[in-house]
Amino acid sequence: FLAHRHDLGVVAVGFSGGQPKPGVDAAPMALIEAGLIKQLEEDLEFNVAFDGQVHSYSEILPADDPSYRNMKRPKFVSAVTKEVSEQVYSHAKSGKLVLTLGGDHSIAIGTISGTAKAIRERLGREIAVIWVDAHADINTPETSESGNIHGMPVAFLTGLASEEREDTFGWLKDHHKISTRKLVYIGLRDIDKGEKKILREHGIKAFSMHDIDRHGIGKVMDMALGWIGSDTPIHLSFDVDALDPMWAPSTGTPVRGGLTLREGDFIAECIAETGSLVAIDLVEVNPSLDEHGAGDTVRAGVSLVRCALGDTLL
Ligand code: B3U
Ligand code: MN
Ligand code: MN
Repeated sequence: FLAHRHDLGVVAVGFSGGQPKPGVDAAPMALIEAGLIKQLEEDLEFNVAFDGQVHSYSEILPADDPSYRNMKRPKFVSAVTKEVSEQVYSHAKSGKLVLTLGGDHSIAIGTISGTAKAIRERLGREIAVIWVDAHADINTPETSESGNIHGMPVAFLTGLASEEREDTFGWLKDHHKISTRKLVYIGLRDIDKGEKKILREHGIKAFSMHDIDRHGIGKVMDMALGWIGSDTPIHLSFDVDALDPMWAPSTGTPVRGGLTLREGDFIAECIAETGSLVAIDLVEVNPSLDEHGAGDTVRAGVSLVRCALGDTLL
């Protein structure tokens, strides 16, 4: 179903409003300056459609944006993700693979809703989502202890959380949403109490670091892709904090005991091998959180994207 396998739409989202630390908005420029887009064109031979801008969405910054149902900056995050959803949708609708460079993980409300809608319209299919992260990001506004919306995107995308107000994610309609049955987590190791309950009650497929230690990453990928089933369009949402801070220290909420660089690349390579990838997000790189420079984290991000887009396949 990837009719235009070598057409790639790129969306650069310089947004940090889903969490409190500034700097994650600078990641798209850091990744581009490290040569990511150039490499995708020259080494991987993609036809890249990119408007050449890192969007900051400052023109839609609401004048007044008080917390609502415990969510911080609800209107701004809602407006930005709605815009991102339309940007991703228009690339995916025309058959392009879509790469979104974040930004914090709240932007996945936009990317995944855009992909889900486009693939429904273009192929009549539901997408599967592979969420690679130290965190489950499935808090509802009520279960969240932080109020940070980057900890909630999966709840809104699956309909576990919803809100009628149009300016606070009410724009998310059924055609934007995904099924909890077609969601798979990899790399989890820092899950809130309320999130554990949600994962259990909905039987959501999750491979924690414990599962990776027990089975090895090869077997875990077989199981993860087996759960999704072959020939299902896949959206990969990769939070760089899934990697161990040894490899990716420049991120807002590092958690020790994570994936090695090779395990991260291997996950991306296995997804590339399926030939079913329709969209990828790379999020939570924060170049300003750098004890020794953000170079390692940026290079890890570039490598993950290259692998997901088929770099190391023979
Ligand atoms: N689960 C916590 C922490 C967190 C989620 N995502 C990140 N951190 N990066 C929360 O705030 O919901
Ligand atoms: Mn995340
Ligand atoms: Mn995370």
